[in-house]
Amino acid sequence: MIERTFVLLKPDAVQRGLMGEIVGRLESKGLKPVAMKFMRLPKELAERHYGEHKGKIFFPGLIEYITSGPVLCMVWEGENAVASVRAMMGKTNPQDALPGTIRGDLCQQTGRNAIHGSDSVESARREIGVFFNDYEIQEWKRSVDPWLFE
Ligand code: D4T
Repeated sequence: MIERTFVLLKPDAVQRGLMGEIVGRLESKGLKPVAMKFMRLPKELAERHYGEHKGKIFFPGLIEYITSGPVLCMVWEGENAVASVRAMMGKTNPQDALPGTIRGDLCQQTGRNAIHGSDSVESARREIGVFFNDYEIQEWKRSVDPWLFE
Protein backbone atom coordinates (compact mmCIF):
# COMPACT_ATOMS: atom_id res chain seq x y z
CA MET A 1 0.00 0.00 0.00
CA ILE A 2 1.45 3.38 -0.99
CA GLU A 3 1.42 5.69 2.04
CA ARG A 4 2.81 9.02 3.16
CA THR A 5 4.68 9.62 6.39
CA PHE A 6 5.87 12.73 8.21
CA VAL A 7 9.58 12.84 9.04
CA LEU A 8 11.38 15.50 11.07
CA LEU A 9 15.16 15.77 11.36
CA LYS A 10 15.75 17.15 14.84
CA PRO A 11 18.18 19.98 15.76
CA ASP A 12 20.98 17.51 16.61
CA ALA A 13 20.81 16.00 13.11
CA VAL A 14 21.00 19.48 11.59
CA GLN A 15 23.83 20.64 13.88
CA ARG A 16 25.83 17.45 13.28
CA GLY A 17 25.58 17.76 9.50
CA LEU A 18 23.58 14.55 9.17
CA MET A 19 20.74 15.85 6.99
CA GLY A 20 22.39 14.64 3.79
CA GLU A 21 23.17 11.21 5.23
CA ILE A 22 19.61 10.66 6.48
CA VAL A 23 17.86 12.11 3.41
CA GLY A 24 20.24 9.97 1.32
CA ARG A 25 19.15 6.80 3.13
CA LEU A 26 15.47 7.60 2.55
CA GLU A 27 16.14 8.36 -1.14
CA SER A 28 18.21 5.22 -1.61
CA LYS A 29 15.40 3.15 -0.13
CA GLY A 30 13.25 4.40 -3.01
CA LEU A 31 10.99 6.58 -0.91
CA LYS A 32 9.88 9.71 -2.75
CA PRO A 33 10.10 13.16 -1.11
CA VAL A 34 6.88 15.12 -1.59
CA ALA A 35 7.48 18.00 0.84
CA MET A 36 10.41 19.60 2.68
CA LYS A 37 10.67 22.66 4.89
CA PHE A 38 13.57 23.98 7.00
CA MET A 39 12.20 25.82 10.02
CA ARG A 40 12.52 26.62 13.71
CA LEU A 41 9.56 25.13 15.58
CA PRO A 42 7.49 27.65 17.52
CA LYS A 43 7.03 26.47 21.13
CA GLU A 44 3.24 26.00 20.71
CA LEU A 45 3.76 23.75 17.67
CA ALA A 46 6.39 21.68 19.50
CA GLU A 47 4.08 21.29 22.51
CA ARG A 48 1.20 20.27 20.25
CA HIS A 49 3.38 17.79 18.33
CA TYR A 50 4.52 16.12 21.57
CA GLY A 51 1.15 16.60 23.35
CA GLU A 52 0.97 12.94 24.38
CA HIS A 53 4.10 13.41 26.53
CA LYS A 54 2.86 16.50 28.39
CA GLY A 55 3.37 16.04 32.15
CA LYS A 56 6.19 13.52 31.77
CA ILE A 57 9.52 14.21 33.41
CA PHE A 58 11.35 14.59 30.09
CA PHE A 59 8.76 16.92 28.49
CA PRO A 60 10.37 20.33 29.33
CA GLY A 61 13.80 19.15 28.13
CA LEU A 62 12.25 17.66 24.99
CA ILE A 63 10.54 20.96 24.11
CA GLU A 64 13.71 22.95 24.83
CA TYR A 65 15.78 20.62 22.62
CA ILE A 66 13.36 20.42 19.71
CA THR A 67 12.95 24.24 19.60
CA SER A 68 16.68 24.95 20.08
CA GLY A 69 17.53 25.26 16.40
CA PRO A 70 16.26 24.59 12.90
CA VAL A 71 14.69 21.27 11.97
CA LEU A 72 13.99 19.73 8.56
CA CYS A 73 10.33 18.78 8.17
CA MET A 74 9.49 16.37 5.36
CA VAL A 75 6.84 14.15 3.86
CA TRP A 76 7.98 10.92 2.19
CA GLU A 77 5.86 8.59 0.09
CA GLY A 78 6.28 4.91 -0.70
CA GLU A 79 5.26 1.33 -0.11
CA ASN A 80 4.28 0.95 3.54
CA ALA A 81 6.07 4.25 4.20
CA VAL A 82 5.08 4.68 7.87
CA ALA A 83 6.39 1.31 9.08
CA SER A 84 9.24 1.38 6.60
CA VAL A 85 10.64 4.67 7.95
CA ARG A 86 10.09 3.52 11.58
CA ALA A 87 12.14 0.41 10.81
CA MET A 88 14.89 2.51 9.22
CA MET A 89 14.93 4.82 12.29
CA GLY A 90 15.37 2.03 14.84
CA LYS A 91 14.25 2.03 18.48
CA THR A 92 13.68 5.36 20.31
CA ASN A 93 16.67 4.71 22.59
CA PRO A 94 19.72 4.54 20.31
CA GLN A 95 21.31 1.99 22.67
CA ASP A 96 18.48 -0.41 21.75
CA ALA A 97 18.50 0.51 18.05
CA LEU A 98 20.12 -2.09 15.83
CA PRO A 99 23.19 -1.38 13.71
CA GLY A 100 21.98 -0.52 10.22
CA THR A 101 19.27 1.78 11.55
CA ILE A 102 19.64 5.56 11.60
CA ARG A 103 19.61 5.78 15.41
CA GLY A 104 21.66 2.59 15.76
CA ASP A 105 24.36 3.89 13.45
CA LEU A 106 24.36 7.61 14.22
CA CYS A 107 23.07 8.35 17.74
CA GLN A 108 23.98 7.92 21.41
CA GLN A 109 21.01 8.90 23.60
CA THR A 110 17.18 9.05 23.54
CA GLY A 111 17.25 12.81 24.11
CA ARG A 112 19.39 13.29 20.96
CA ASN A 113 17.90 10.69 18.62
CA ALA A 114 18.08 12.74 15.41
CA ILE A 115 14.81 11.83 13.73
CA HIS A 116 11.07 11.65 14.22
CA GLY A 117 8.80 9.55 12.00
CA SER A 118 5.02 9.12 12.29
CA ASP A 119 4.01 6.01 14.23
CA SER A 120 0.77 5.27 12.31
CA VAL A 121 -1.02 6.24 9.11
CA GLU A 122 -3.46 8.19 11.27
CA SER A 123 -0.75 10.23 13.03
CA ALA A 124 1.00 10.75 9.68
CA ARG A 125 -2.17 12.31 8.28
CA ARG A 126 -2.53 14.53 11.36
CA GLU A 127 1.13 15.60 11.44
CA ILE A 128 1.27 16.33 7.70
CA GLY A 129 -1.82 18.52 8.15
CA VAL A 130 -0.23 20.39 11.05
CA PHE A 131 3.07 21.08 9.28
CA PHE A 132 2.15 21.56 5.61
CA ASN A 133 -0.41 23.33 3.44
CA ASP A 134 -1.71 21.50 0.37
CA TYR A 135 0.34 23.72 -1.98
CA GLU A 136 3.56 22.71 -0.18
CA ILE A 137 3.02 19.05 -1.04
CA GLN A 138 4.18 18.06 -4.52
CA GLU A 139 2.53 15.40 -6.62
CA TRP A 140 5.27 14.47 -9.08
CA LYS A 141 6.17 11.63 -11.38
CA ARG A 142 9.61 10.12 -10.95
CA SER A 143 11.21 8.53 -13.98
CA VAL A 144 12.76 5.65 -12.00
CA ASP A 145 9.44 4.57 -10.49
CA PRO A 146 8.96 1.65 -12.93
CA TRP A 147 12.28 0.28 -11.58
CA LEU A 148 10.99 0.44 -8.00
CA PHE A 149 7.31 -0.46 -8.43
CA GLU A 150 6.05 -3.26 -10.69
P1 D4T B 1 9.67 10.64 18.14
O1 D4T B 1 8.23 10.92 18.49
O2 D4T B 1 10.60 11.76 18.42
O3 D4T B 1 9.79 10.08 16.77
O4 D4T B 1 10.14 9.46 19.03
P2 D4T B 1 9.52 8.04 19.15
O5 D4T B 1 8.14 7.97 18.54
O6 D4T B 1 10.53 7.05 18.68
O7 D4T B 1 9.41 7.93 20.72
P3 D4T B 1 8.39 8.57 21.75
O8 D4T B 1 7.18 9.12 21.07
O9 D4T B 1 8.23 7.57 22.83
O10 D4T B 1 9.25 9.78 22.34
C1 D4T B 1 9.12 11.10 21.84
C2 D4T B 1 10.41 11.85 22.06
O11 D4T B 1 10.65 12.06 23.44
C3 D4T B 1 12.01 11.87 23.72
N1 D4T B 1 12.11 11.04 24.93
C4 D4T B 1 11.33 9.93 25.01
C5 D4T B 1 12.97 11.41 25.92
O12 D4T B 1 13.68 12.45 25.81
N2 D4T B 1 13.05 10.62 27.04
C6 D4T B 1 12.29 9.50 27.18
O13 D4T B 1 12.39 8.80 28.22
C7 D4T B 1 11.39 9.12 26.12
C8 D4T B 1 10.53 7.88 26.21
C9 D4T B 1 12.55 11.23 22.53
C10 D4T B 1 11.60 11.15 21.59
